[in-house]
Amino acid sequence: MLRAQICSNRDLSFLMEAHDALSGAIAKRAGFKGLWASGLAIASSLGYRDANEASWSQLVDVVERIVDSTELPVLVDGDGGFGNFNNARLLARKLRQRGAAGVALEDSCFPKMNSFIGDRHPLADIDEFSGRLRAVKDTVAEDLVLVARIEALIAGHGMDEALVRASAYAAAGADAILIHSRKSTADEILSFASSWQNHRPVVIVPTKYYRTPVSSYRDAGISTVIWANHSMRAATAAMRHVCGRIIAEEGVASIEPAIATLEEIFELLRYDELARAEERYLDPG
Ligand code: SPV
Ligand code: MG
Repeated sequence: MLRAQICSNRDLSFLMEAHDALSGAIAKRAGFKGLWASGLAIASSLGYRDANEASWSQLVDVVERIVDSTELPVLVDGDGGFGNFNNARLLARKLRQRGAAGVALEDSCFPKMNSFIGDRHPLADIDEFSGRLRAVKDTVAEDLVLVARIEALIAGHGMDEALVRASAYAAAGADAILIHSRKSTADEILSFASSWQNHRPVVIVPTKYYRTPVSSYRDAGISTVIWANHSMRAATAAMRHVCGRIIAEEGVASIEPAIATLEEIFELLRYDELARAEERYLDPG
Protein backbone atom coordinates (compact mmCIF):
# COMPACT_ATOMS: atom_id res chain seq x y z
CA MET A 1 0.00 0.00 0.00
CA LEU A 2 2.72 2.50 0.99
CA ARG A 3 4.89 0.97 -1.72
CA ALA A 4 2.12 1.68 -4.21
CA GLN A 5 1.80 5.27 -2.97
CA ILE A 6 5.50 6.10 -2.84
CA CYS A 7 6.90 3.97 -5.60
CA SER A 8 4.32 4.58 -8.26
CA ASN A 9 4.79 7.51 -10.59
CA ARG A 10 1.10 7.56 -11.45
CA ASP A 11 0.19 10.51 -9.29
CA LEU A 12 1.56 12.62 -6.51
CA SER A 13 0.72 11.22 -3.08
CA PHE A 14 0.69 12.91 0.31
CA LEU A 15 1.72 11.77 3.76
CA MET A 16 0.41 13.69 6.76
CA GLU A 17 2.36 14.04 9.96
CA ALA A 18 1.13 12.15 13.00
CA HIS A 19 2.75 12.21 16.41
CA ASP A 20 0.22 10.09 18.27
CA ALA A 21 -2.84 8.02 17.54
CA LEU A 22 -5.23 10.96 17.92
CA SER A 23 -3.42 13.13 15.37
CA GLY A 24 -3.31 10.05 13.11
CA ALA A 25 -7.06 9.54 13.48
CA ILE A 26 -7.72 13.19 12.62
CA ALA A 27 -5.55 12.92 9.49
CA LYS A 28 -7.35 9.75 8.46
CA ARG A 29 -10.74 11.40 8.96
CA ALA A 30 -9.61 14.30 6.75
CA GLY A 31 -8.90 11.82 3.97
CA PHE A 32 -5.16 11.17 4.09
CA LYS A 33 -4.24 7.69 2.85
CA GLY A 34 -0.86 7.52 4.56
CA LEU A 35 0.99 9.02 7.52
CA TRP A 36 4.45 10.30 8.36
CA ALA A 37 5.51 9.42 11.89
CA SER A 38 7.65 12.53 12.30
CA GLY A 39 10.72 12.37 14.52
CA LEU A 40 10.42 16.07 15.29
CA ALA A 41 6.71 15.92 16.13
CA ILE A 42 6.99 12.74 18.21
CA ALA A 43 10.00 14.09 20.11
CA SER A 44 8.19 17.39 20.72
CA SER A 45 5.08 15.66 22.02
CA LEU A 46 7.29 13.73 24.45
CA GLY A 47 9.09 16.93 25.48
CA TYR A 48 12.38 15.98 23.84
CA ARG A 49 14.57 17.85 21.37
CA ASP A 50 14.80 16.41 17.83
CA ALA A 51 18.37 15.35 18.53
CA ASN A 52 17.98 11.62 19.21
CA GLU A 53 16.97 12.37 22.78
CA ALA A 54 14.01 10.01 22.45
CA SER A 55 15.12 6.39 22.22
CA TRP A 56 14.30 4.00 19.41
CA SER A 57 12.09 2.01 21.76
CA GLN A 58 10.07 5.12 22.60
CA LEU A 59 9.70 5.75 18.86
CA VAL A 60 8.43 2.24 18.09
CA ASP A 61 5.94 2.44 20.97
CA VAL A 62 4.42 5.63 19.55
CA VAL A 63 4.42 4.15 16.04
CA GLU A 64 2.58 1.08 17.27
CA ARG A 65 -0.24 3.23 18.66
CA ILE A 66 -0.49 5.22 15.41
CA VAL A 67 -0.56 2.07 13.26
CA ASP A 68 -2.90 0.13 15.49
CA SER A 69 -5.36 2.94 15.89
CA THR A 70 -5.46 4.27 12.33
CA GLU A 71 -4.76 1.14 10.25
CA LEU A 72 -3.14 3.44 7.70
CA PRO A 73 0.25 2.87 6.08
CA VAL A 74 2.83 4.72 8.17
CA LEU A 75 6.23 5.86 6.93
CA VAL A 76 8.39 6.19 10.01
CA ASP A 77 11.09 8.81 10.38
CA GLY A 78 13.92 6.59 11.58
CA ASP A 79 16.45 9.46 11.77
CA GLY A 80 19.86 7.96 11.02
CA GLY A 81 18.89 4.56 12.39
CA PHE A 82 20.09 5.31 15.93
CA GLY A 83 23.68 4.24 15.34
CA ASN A 84 25.43 2.03 12.84
CA PHE A 85 24.11 -0.67 10.49
CA ASN A 86 23.29 -2.91 13.44
CA ASN A 87 21.12 -0.35 15.22
CA ALA A 88 19.44 0.54 11.92
CA ARG A 89 18.47 -3.04 11.12
CA LEU A 90 17.27 -3.61 14.68
CA LEU A 91 15.06 -0.53 14.38
CA ALA A 92 13.71 -1.72 11.03
CA ARG A 93 12.88 -5.17 12.41
CA LYS A 94 11.07 -3.67 15.37
CA LEU A 95 9.14 -1.28 13.12
CA ARG A 96 8.06 -4.19 10.95
CA GLN A 97 6.90 -6.05 14.05
CA ARG A 98 4.84 -3.03 15.11
CA GLY A 99 3.16 -2.78 11.71
CA ALA A 100 4.94 0.18 10.10
CA ALA A 101 4.85 0.28 6.31
CA GLY A 102 8.17 2.00 5.71
CA VAL A 103 11.17 3.65 7.26
CA ALA A 104 13.12 6.72 6.16
CA LEU A 105 16.79 6.77 7.11
CA GLU A 106 18.86 9.96 6.79
CA ASP A 107 22.59 10.14 6.16
CA SER A 108 23.33 11.99 9.39
CA CYS A 109 25.64 11.03 12.23
CA PHE A 110 24.39 10.00 15.68
CA PRO A 111 23.20 12.01 17.50
CA LYS A 112 21.40 13.91 14.75
CA MET A 113 20.14 17.46 14.98
CA ASN A 114 16.94 18.70 13.33
CA SER A 115 17.73 19.87 9.82
CA PHE A 116 16.44 23.39 10.45
CA ILE A 117 18.65 24.10 13.46
CA GLY A 118 22.12 25.56 13.20
CA ASP A 119 24.83 24.83 10.68
CA ARG A 120 26.43 21.72 12.13
CA HIS A 121 25.09 18.80 10.12
CA PRO A 122 27.98 16.39 9.60
CA LEU A 123 27.14 13.86 6.92
CA ALA A 124 27.73 10.16 7.26
CA ASP A 125 30.35 8.62 5.00
CA ILE A 126 28.63 7.39 1.83
CA ASP A 127 29.86 3.80 2.11
CA GLU A 128 29.09 3.56 5.81
CA PHE A 129 25.54 4.88 5.28
CA SER A 130 25.08 2.57 2.30
CA GLY A 131 25.95 -0.27 4.67
CA ARG A 132 23.12 0.86 6.97
CA LEU A 133 20.73 0.77 4.00
CA ARG A 134 21.93 -2.66 2.86
CA ALA A 135 21.58 -4.06 6.36
CA VAL A 136 18.00 -2.77 6.59
CA LYS A 137 17.17 -4.10 3.15
CA ASP A 138 18.61 -7.52 3.97
CA THR A 139 16.64 -7.62 7.22
CA VAL A 140 13.18 -6.44 6.21
CA ALA A 141 13.42 -7.08 2.45
CA GLU A 142 10.06 -6.43 0.82
CA ASP A 143 8.08 -5.89 4.03
CA LEU A 144 9.13 -2.30 4.67
CA VAL A 145 9.56 0.47 2.12
CA LEU A 146 13.06 1.88 2.53
CA VAL A 147 13.44 5.61 1.90
CA ALA A 148 16.99 7.00 1.87
CA ARG A 149 17.10 10.65 2.91
CA ILE A 150 19.86 12.90 1.67
CA GLU A 151 21.00 15.74 3.92
CA ALA A 152 23.70 17.03 1.54
CA LEU A 153 21.78 20.20 0.60
CA ILE A 154 20.95 20.86 4.26
CA ALA A 155 24.65 20.52 5.09
CA GLY A 156 25.61 22.90 2.28
CA HIS A 157 27.40 20.38 0.07
CA GLY A 158 25.62 21.19 -3.15
CA MET A 159 23.85 19.34 -5.92
CA ASP A 160 26.70 17.15 -7.17
CA GLU A 161 27.15 15.61 -3.75
CA ALA A 162 23.39 15.06 -3.46
CA LEU A 163 23.29 13.26 -6.80
CA VAL A 164 26.32 11.08 -6.00
CA ARG A 165 24.65 10.08 -2.76
CA ALA A 166 21.32 9.38 -4.45
CA SER A 167 23.02 6.98 -6.89
CA ALA A 168 24.89 5.22 -4.10
CA TYR A 169 21.77 4.84 -1.97
CA ALA A 170 19.74 3.53 -4.90
CA ALA A 171 22.48 0.96 -5.53
CA ALA A 172 22.36 0.02 -1.84
CA GLY A 173 18.67 -0.87 -2.14
CA ALA A 174 16.70 2.29 -1.35
CA ASP A 175 13.19 2.13 -2.77
CA ALA A 176 12.91 5.92 -2.87
CA ILE A 177 15.03 9.01 -2.28
CA LEU A 178 14.01 11.81 0.07
CA ILE A 179 15.78 15.01 -0.86
CA HIS A 180 15.65 17.57 1.92
CA SER A 181 16.12 21.32 1.61
CA ARG A 182 15.91 24.27 3.98
CA LYS A 183 15.59 26.88 1.22
CA SER A 184 12.48 29.05 1.10
CA THR A 185 11.95 28.24 -2.58
CA ALA A 186 11.69 24.85 -4.28
CA ASP A 187 14.44 25.58 -6.85
CA GLU A 188 16.91 23.24 -5.23
CA ILE A 189 14.68 20.19 -5.04
CA LEU A 190 13.25 20.83 -8.52
CA SER A 191 16.76 20.99 -9.91
CA PHE A 192 17.59 17.72 -8.12
CA ALA A 193 14.46 16.09 -9.57
CA SER A 194 15.31 17.25 -13.05
CA SER A 195 18.85 15.79 -12.87
CA TRP A 196 17.83 12.63 -11.06
CA GLN A 197 15.21 11.70 -13.64
CA ASN A 198 13.26 9.47 -11.28
CA HIS A 199 15.93 6.81 -11.19
CA ARG A 200 14.12 6.10 -7.92
CA PRO A 201 10.93 7.90 -6.82
CA VAL A 202 11.52 11.25 -5.12
CA VAL A 203 9.99 12.25 -1.78
CA ILE A 204 10.06 15.86 -0.56
CA VAL A 205 9.29 17.80 2.62
CA PRO A 206 8.12 21.33 1.75
CA THR A 207 8.27 22.78 5.24
CA LYS A 208 10.36 25.86 4.34
CA TYR A 209 9.35 26.18 0.67
CA TYR A 210 5.68 26.00 1.54
CA ARG A 211 4.56 28.59 -1.00
CA THR A 212 5.23 26.39 -4.03
CA PRO A 213 1.98 24.97 -5.44
CA VAL A 214 1.85 21.17 -5.59
CA SER A 215 1.25 21.38 -9.35
CA SER A 216 5.00 22.13 -9.65
CA TYR A 217 5.76 18.84 -7.93
CA ARG A 218 3.37 16.97 -10.21
CA ASP A 219 5.01 18.54 -13.24
CA ALA A 220 8.44 17.55 -11.91
CA GLY A 221 7.36 13.90 -11.52
CA ILE A 222 7.80 13.91 -7.74
CA SER A 223 6.24 10.90 -6.08
CA THR A 224 5.37 11.96 -2.53
CA VAL A 225 4.97 15.13 -0.51
CA ILE A 226 5.28 14.91 3.27
CA TRP A 227 3.44 17.54 5.32
CA ALA A 228 5.89 16.91 8.10
CA ASN A 229 4.89 18.82 11.21
CA HIS A 230 1.67 20.69 10.63
CA SER A 231 -0.62 18.85 13.04
CA MET A 232 1.88 19.31 15.85
CA ARG A 233 2.25 23.02 15.05
CA ALA A 234 -1.51 23.47 14.69
CA ALA A 235 -2.07 21.78 18.04
CA THR A 236 0.59 23.99 19.63
CA ALA A 237 -1.05 27.18 18.35
CA ALA A 238 -4.52 26.00 19.40
CA MET A 239 -3.39 24.98 22.90
CA ARG A 240 -1.44 28.21 23.36
CA HIS A 241 -4.54 30.20 22.39
CA VAL A 242 -6.91 28.28 24.63
CA CYS A 243 -4.59 28.22 27.65
CA GLY A 244 -4.08 31.97 27.30
CA ARG A 245 -7.80 32.63 27.11
CA ILE A 246 -8.65 30.40 30.08
CA ILE A 247 -6.04 31.97 32.33
CA ALA A 248 -7.02 35.49 31.28
CA GLU A 249 -10.77 34.95 31.56
CA GLU A 250 -10.71 32.59 34.53
CA GLY A 251 -13.30 30.48 32.78
CA VAL A 252 -14.03 28.38 29.74
CA ALA A 253 -17.43 29.73 28.66
CA SER A 254 -16.16 31.80 25.75
CA ILE A 255 -13.83 29.17 24.31
CA GLU A 256 -16.31 26.31 24.29
CA PRO A 257 -17.52 26.97 20.72
CA ALA A 258 -13.91 27.08 19.45
CA ILE A 259 -12.76 23.67 20.69
CA ALA A 260 -13.64 20.12 19.72
CA THR A 261 -16.67 18.68 21.44
CA LEU A 262 -16.27 15.59 23.56
CA GLU A 263 -18.66 13.91 21.11
CA GLU A 264 -16.11 14.49 18.35
CA ILE A 265 -13.41 12.79 20.41
CA PHE A 266 -15.73 9.87 21.24
CA GLU A 267 -16.61 9.54 17.59
CA LEU A 268 -13.00 9.69 16.37
CA LEU A 269 -11.99 6.95 18.76
CA ARG A 270 -15.07 4.85 17.94
CA TYR A 271 -16.78 4.59 21.28
CA ASP A 272 -19.83 3.41 19.31
CA GLU A 273 -17.97 0.24 18.39
CA LEU A 274 -17.33 -0.46 22.07
CA ALA A 275 -21.02 0.00 22.86
CA ARG A 276 -21.95 -2.51 20.15
CA ALA A 277 -19.31 -4.94 21.38
CA GLU A 278 -20.66 -4.66 24.91
CA GLU A 279 -24.13 -5.59 23.69
CA ARG A 280 -22.68 -8.59 21.95
CA TYR A 281 -20.20 -9.89 24.53
CA LEU A 282 -21.19 -8.59 27.96
CA ASP A 283 -24.70 -9.92 28.19
CA PRO A 284 -24.42 -13.36 29.76
CA GLY A 285 -27.85 -14.34 28.32
C1 SPV B 1 10.63 15.29 10.82
O1 SPV B 1 9.43 15.56 10.62
O2 SPV B 1 11.07 14.90 11.91
C2 SPV B 1 11.59 15.44 9.74
C3 SPV B 1 11.40 16.49 8.78
O3 SPV B 1 12.57 14.74 9.73
S1 SPV B 1 12.30 17.84 9.30
O4 SPV B 1 11.90 18.22 10.63
O5 SPV B 1 11.99 18.79 8.29
O6 SPV B 1 13.71 17.51 9.26
MG1 MG C 1 13.02 13.95 11.53
